[in-house]
Amino acid sequence: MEKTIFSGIQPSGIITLGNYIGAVRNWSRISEQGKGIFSVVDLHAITVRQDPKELRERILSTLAMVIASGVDPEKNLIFIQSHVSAHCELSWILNCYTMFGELSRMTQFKDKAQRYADNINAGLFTYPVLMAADILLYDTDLVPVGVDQKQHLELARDIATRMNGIFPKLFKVPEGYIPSVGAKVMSLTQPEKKMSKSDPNPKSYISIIDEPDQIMKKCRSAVTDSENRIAYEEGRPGMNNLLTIYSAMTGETIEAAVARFEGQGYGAFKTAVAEAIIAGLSPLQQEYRRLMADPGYLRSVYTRSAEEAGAIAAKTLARVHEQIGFVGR
Ligand code: AQP
Repeated sequence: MEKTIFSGIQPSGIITLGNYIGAVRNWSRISEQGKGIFSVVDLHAITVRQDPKELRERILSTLAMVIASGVDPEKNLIFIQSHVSAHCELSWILNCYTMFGELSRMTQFKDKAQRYADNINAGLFTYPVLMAADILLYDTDLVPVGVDQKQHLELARDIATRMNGIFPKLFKVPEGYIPSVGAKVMSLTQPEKKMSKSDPNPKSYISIIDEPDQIMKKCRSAVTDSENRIAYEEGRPGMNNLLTIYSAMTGETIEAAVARFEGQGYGAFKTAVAEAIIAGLSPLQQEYRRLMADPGYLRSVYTRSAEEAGAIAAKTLARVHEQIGFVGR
């Protein structure tokens, strides 16, 4: 049986190297195993205030970046979340089967509530329920995500299992797919924190469309330590992060990379990390520019994908309505 793979990305900034290594580039890899359904999750993005003009542009550029990262739109669906209203409809139903205490334990909520203390809205709190709806609507088998989304994915599984206990076989319980290297790429300026596309300091992240000289500058100024020794060791988050990025971009193991740079200084190492990123992103950047010059094509991808995704989602929603006791239309 063909597997269904679902994942999403928020248009809350430009896709970073963290999003790319931890999630998006794996979308095309694992979609070889079945049908990929990928979404630019704009409904999630508005849990934080967005500028409308910028948001609209970013939704389209994020879609182009996903395609440029290797997800084939002929074989997979790549749609805009707000174009399939079943996401909100199922989300409401799941809200009624999710406990306040469960949502209060979500670390992303706690982090974001601290960061956006003047806007702790209900959407920020129920964000994981919408994410559960995204996944469960498609009877998803596999969800490729970075490690920061593991807790949300566990919650989606818990909600599905709980509802299956009341309404037999209502949902397929999904599995996560988390890469072995690069599941949590760290900030370049504060390596104890994860790299995030909405970080107000652009030096903290590399966006996948950064120019080569920007990538070089950001890598060369990345925070490391004063040991001046290249090794992957406990307590050296900056060094470990650069080795992880190097390994993820070249395919070389961390051990082999450590051996390659033995005896070299941080300057040479950081330059090599930057060169590996520049080389790895160059084809993607060319494809991205080509796609952005063709808005008609992007439109055809998201329109067709939303139609197909909407048809699958409508069937799941009808099954849920039927089992929980709603009257059919
Ligand atoms: N630093 C990271 N390393 C590895 N994977 C990461 N992901 C995010 N950051 C890293 C993975 O990227 C996918 C898309 O993420 P998202 O857009 O749904 O939201 P997020 O996890 O909150 O990512 P950001 O970049 O930190 O966005 P903002 O700044 O808006 O909150 C997910 O699979 C995620 O695991």
